[in-house]
Amino acid sequence: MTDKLLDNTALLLEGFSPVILLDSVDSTNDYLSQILSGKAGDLDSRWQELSLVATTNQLAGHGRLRRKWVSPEAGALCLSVGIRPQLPISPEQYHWFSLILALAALDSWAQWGIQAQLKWPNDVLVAGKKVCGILGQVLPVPDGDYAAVVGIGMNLNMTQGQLPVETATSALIQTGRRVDPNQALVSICQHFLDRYRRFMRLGADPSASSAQSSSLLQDIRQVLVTLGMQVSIELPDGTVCYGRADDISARGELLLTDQQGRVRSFAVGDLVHLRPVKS
Ligand code: BT5
Repeated sequence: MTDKLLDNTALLLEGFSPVILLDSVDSTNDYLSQILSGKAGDLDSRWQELSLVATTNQLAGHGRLRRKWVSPEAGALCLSVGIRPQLPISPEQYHWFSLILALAALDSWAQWGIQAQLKWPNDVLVAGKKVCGILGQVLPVPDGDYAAVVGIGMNLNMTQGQLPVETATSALIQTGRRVDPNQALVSICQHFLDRYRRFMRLGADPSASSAQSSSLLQDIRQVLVTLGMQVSIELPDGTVCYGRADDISARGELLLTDQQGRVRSFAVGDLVHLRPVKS
């Protein structure tokens, strides 16, 4: 098994163009954002609806609020998908792409025999610890429209000593087995493509379902471990709110019921799971 991404892997990634596999890069999200926003020049015809940049050696990855994302070489896979939807959709609808990527990650972990869960807004947890972090960005693009870049860092083969924080874990630690980053890349991209196409076929409506498939919201509710938890949310201005997480709205907001029974909705924030609510 190799720790590096192989050129041949690009051939298996149908539905993405271009596929850019890099030995190392500062940040796959920044790399794609630079290109899709037109700052690196006009896009040529290779740039289709979905594009992809991936590496196993990301040097300066970041999360929300420019927090550091740590991915030691040979221990992690980092990738970003660029999305230029063919359908005209509103900027709010772009936020669902991060959750589609999160669900695709869960599909991949399930293939490796690991049951992962989602923590709102978009962390992937195994046994209560973080195995993937996801960062979605919406960018204005030169033709007056928007593009999205959604990136994920996956802790594949990180050893205990390589974990940056005690709230992290990896596939290797959970199973004792290494995951080939090439297989991981193909797997998550295929699951993403399936879910993305299904979502777009349903008009990018997270509540819409079809005879063949459940809605995106139904899929999210099934794996969102946050629901039913007593939580605290720290907002970007530092305010902290407490409550019971009851649902996710059709706009992707988390709905919390506070001690007075008031329901409040949150679109962003840092969430801590305090404890399950006793029934
Ligand atoms: C995230 O941010 O969790 C989103 C991370 C997104 C990383 C991907 S990698 C590909 C693409 N390119 C980028 O530059 N970014 C994306 P946030 O919710 O802000 O969480 C950041 C926090 O997670 C840090 O402050 C640490 O506490 C913790 N952390 C850092 N590295 C970690 C890791 N490898 N595993 C688990 N936790 C980590």
